Amino acid sequence: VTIDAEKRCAAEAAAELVETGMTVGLGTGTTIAHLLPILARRALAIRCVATSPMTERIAREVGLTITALDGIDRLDLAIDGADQVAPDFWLVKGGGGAHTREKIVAVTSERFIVIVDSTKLVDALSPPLPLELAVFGLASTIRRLAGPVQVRPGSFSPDGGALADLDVSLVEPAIVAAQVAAVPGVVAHGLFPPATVSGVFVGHGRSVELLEPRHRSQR
Ligand code: A5P
Repeated sequence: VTIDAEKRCAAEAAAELVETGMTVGLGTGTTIAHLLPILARRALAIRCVATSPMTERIAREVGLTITALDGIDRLDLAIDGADQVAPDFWLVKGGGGAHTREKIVAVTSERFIVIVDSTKLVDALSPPLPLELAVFGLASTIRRLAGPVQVRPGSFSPDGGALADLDVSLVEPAIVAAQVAAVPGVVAHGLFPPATVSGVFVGHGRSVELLEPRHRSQR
């Protein structure tokens, strides 16, 4: 069984949660690329918000209705991938550079469901931490961050921010998240707290496991 099959199994499980009439946030990445045609095949009357131009393009191609986040009051459900999922449900996201929009969509949604293959489950989060940084004063912002920063050459978010990776220990994610977010010029970092997460579907071989944080956030 390939990693791709695990991604597809997790995507299928998440697609089952979608019901007619819902507004649905769509994440970004290779796992979400599996979700989009599966969701489209269900032919439900839903409106979707995309977190990246890539997701928007694929979603439209498969026939999903995309709307602007500003045009709707609420999202019922958001579904997204992750780069790392820790046992305490802290996530690292942003490998694909879409984490700013992904975080806005996640916290806007009543429920935030993460879909991953089994390689994304980690015992402890490890660096780097993806960042989106304002282009203005970039060198100054980088000097204020708590570790070496690699700017991704020529890589910008759809909102114009520079994408970068911070080499910092993620043993205390809450502390790092607060420190990094407090630096002016940081648009967003890729740490998502457990309170954001409603559930994680993990593909294991041909089966899917649902991991739920104890708080069962109904955001
Ligand atoms: C995009 O910026 C990321 O946050 C993705 O959600 C994450 O990188 C997962 O991507 P894959 O599904 O491609 O692993």
